[in-house]
Amino acid sequence: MSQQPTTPTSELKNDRYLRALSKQPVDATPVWMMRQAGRYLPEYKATRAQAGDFMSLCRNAELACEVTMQPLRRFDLDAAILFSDILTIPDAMGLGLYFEAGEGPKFSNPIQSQADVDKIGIPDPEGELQYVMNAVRTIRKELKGEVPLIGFSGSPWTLATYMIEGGSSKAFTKIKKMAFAQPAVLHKLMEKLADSVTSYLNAQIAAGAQSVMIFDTWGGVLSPRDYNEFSLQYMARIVDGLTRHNDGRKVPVTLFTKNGGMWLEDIAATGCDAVGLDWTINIDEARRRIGDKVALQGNMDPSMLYASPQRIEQEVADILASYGQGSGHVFNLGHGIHLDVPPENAGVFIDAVHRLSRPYHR
Ligand code: 1CP
Repeated sequence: MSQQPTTPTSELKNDRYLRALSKQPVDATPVWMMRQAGRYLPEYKATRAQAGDFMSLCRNAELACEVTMQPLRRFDLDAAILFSDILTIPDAMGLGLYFEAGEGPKFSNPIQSQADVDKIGIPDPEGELQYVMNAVRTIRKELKGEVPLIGFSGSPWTLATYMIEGGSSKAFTKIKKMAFAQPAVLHKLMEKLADSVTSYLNAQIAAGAQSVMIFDTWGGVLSPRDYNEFSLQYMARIVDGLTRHNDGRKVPVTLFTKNGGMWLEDIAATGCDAVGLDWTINIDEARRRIGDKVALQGNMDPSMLYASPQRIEQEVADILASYGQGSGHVFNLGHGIHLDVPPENAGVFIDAVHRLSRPYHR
């Protein structure tokens, strides 16, 4: 065989993260951080400068692998996450993604009409998006079975907000106008996005992702009825279509709706393995409401990383006590790490999770 086989998942040196997602016993609570690669790390800024711009960094498998590994060299993290972005799918659909200096993402061809929706195709994960799969394959090789690799995508609703608003938004008036004035057009777009996300995540799993996460960053701006109609039902459809076993092991799926605390039971009922929590709900309440149905991921306020080491440790202790005894908890921030957080504080956070969680696993 000329192709080097990747290390089988079963040979992972540290599988705490995968075990916790399946509620199997662990020695300590696993931890990783949303956006753990990024601008709070000086070495990330250097590699990004070398790549030229953000999308060139994502398209270069060696450099995307390098920035994925950077936080793992500094901190005792229990998982790696693919370095990429949720907006790769709309870009591959021809919307023309670009980043303006100091601003968020923008699209040169946003979706404005039924004709725009009709034009869109389902991207081929090993075609237009092959650079993402190449990054997954390169990272898996480089990880050498140390920790599992998380693949990810945006939810159809969250992707659609960027595609219709043309970039970041505060009030989401354009997409809500479409949702309420032309619901059939938006549903058509959602169907195409759900199919695209399913094949994109399955391709990431085939390329070596050992777990996948769906980021529904903007589902929380909807009313309960509209959340179900425009976001949750499409995430449920994706969960149904995902490869759930690969390489001799379960591939856990985590759904994260920011501001979704009201809907935990509904999210857990999709058939996912874990629900991601932001910091606006207490994890003991979430555990009580969901029972033992799924694992929980979260949920420290990312701004807590501005605090003193003592305060950070106290917060970690409080969240661990709130979750209580036993497995089923992946510690994380309730959203992405802020770009001006001192990296040492992230180290304090991660070490505190491991040190303070051991008594809960005896
Ligand atoms: O270097 C830079 O200037 C670019 C900043 C940046 C980074 C580091 C962007 C642009 N994306 C990323 C990487 C990224 N994005 C990861 C990497 C993996 C890791 O965690 O290490 C992930 C998982 C994402 C996912 C993502 N992108 C989400 C979902 C999670 C979330 O934060 O809510 C969203 C909404 C995006 C869109 C996006 N891409 C980039 C920015 C600045 C944004 C947010 C814009 C907005 O607030 O609307």
